[in-house]
This record gives sequence, C-alpha cells and structure tokens, in this order.
Amino acid sequence: MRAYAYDNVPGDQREQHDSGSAISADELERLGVVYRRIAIEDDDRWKAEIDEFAKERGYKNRDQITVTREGLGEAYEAKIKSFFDEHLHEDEEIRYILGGSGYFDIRGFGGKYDDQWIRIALEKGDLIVLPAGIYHRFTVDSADTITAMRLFQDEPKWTPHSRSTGDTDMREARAAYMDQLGGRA
Ligand code: KMT
Ligand code: NI
Repeated sequence: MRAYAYDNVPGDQREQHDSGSAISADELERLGVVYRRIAIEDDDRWKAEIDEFAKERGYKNRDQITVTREGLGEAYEAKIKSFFDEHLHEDEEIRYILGGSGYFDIRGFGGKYDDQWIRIALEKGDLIVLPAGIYHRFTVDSADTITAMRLFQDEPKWTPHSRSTGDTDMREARAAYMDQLGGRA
C-alpha cells in the first residue's frame, strides 16, 4: 500500500497521478480508513488471518470480484469509468486484494488534505476498509487487472450514491461519517 496526494492532472485515470506528496497511515486512520497487510504466501496462514479479521469485525459473508479487460469485454471501458465516478455507500466497502492491483481514491476531509483526492495504491495482500459515508472512487491501474475478496456483514448496501446527484451530503451515512471525524479532529 502506498498513499499520496493525487495530482489532478487530466488524462488516463489508470496512470499513477502521483503529485509527489506522500500521505501517512495516520492520516488515513484519521479519515476512518482501516488498512491491514495480510501477505498471501504459499501456505494457508492468510486464510486464517482473514477469518480472524472477519470475526473481529462481524463480517459473516464474502464473495469475489474480478475486473479485467478480457472478462468484461466490450463493457470494460464503461465499467471502469463507472467505478471512477465519485460516490458514497451506506455501508463500509471492504476489499482484500487477491491478485492484480488498483487504486482507491478517497476524498480528504479536514486537515491538510481537505477536499483533495488521496490515492491509495493497493496490491495483492492489501486489505482496506472504507468507512460508510466517505466519498471515494476506484480504478484499475495500467495493468488492467484486479481480483478482490469483498467482505460484508449481512445484506450489504453497496449501491453507489453518486456525488454528482447533489444530494449525497444529506444522506445519513454522510452525516454519521462527518460526526465521527469531528469527534476525532
Ligand atoms: C467498487 O465498489 O468500486 C469495486 O468493487 C471495484 C472493484 S474492487 C477491487
Ligand atoms: Ni464504492
């Protein structure tokens, strides 16, 4: 995992867009993002660690998502553009990267990076939890392939609520997220 301020240079979303300003794990934590490294080795230890993490946080269910150009065919370009539309969810978004790599961009709030995109580069063995109500977007990188495990409690509310609708600031999950940050600032 590596986090840095996004450079906001127009162009291919899948490129690095590294402004050169690194962002610390503490800053991610302040924004409510949980990060764990659970390296995937030949033995089954990572499976036990994922089970343990899931148990600690009450995630009873899991499935898998793969995003590749080959797998999605003609739909690929539209699909990766849709993931890159700034949105929030009413539940956490939990992803454990099983293969490939990609970027989760989160919107800074308060602090040094208020309202700026923070790019989090993830690869195999990285686990991330984005809190409910955080504005974010996702993209594959230039290698065009990622497979992730999705963990969730019951029926996940994964509907993306696009910020472009203009009404997402009024959502309960957004208000709860801002309260959470206020208490931490
Ligand atoms: C999402 O919610 O944007 C996704 O699940 C994208 C792929 S997960 C690596
Ligand atoms: Ni999302």
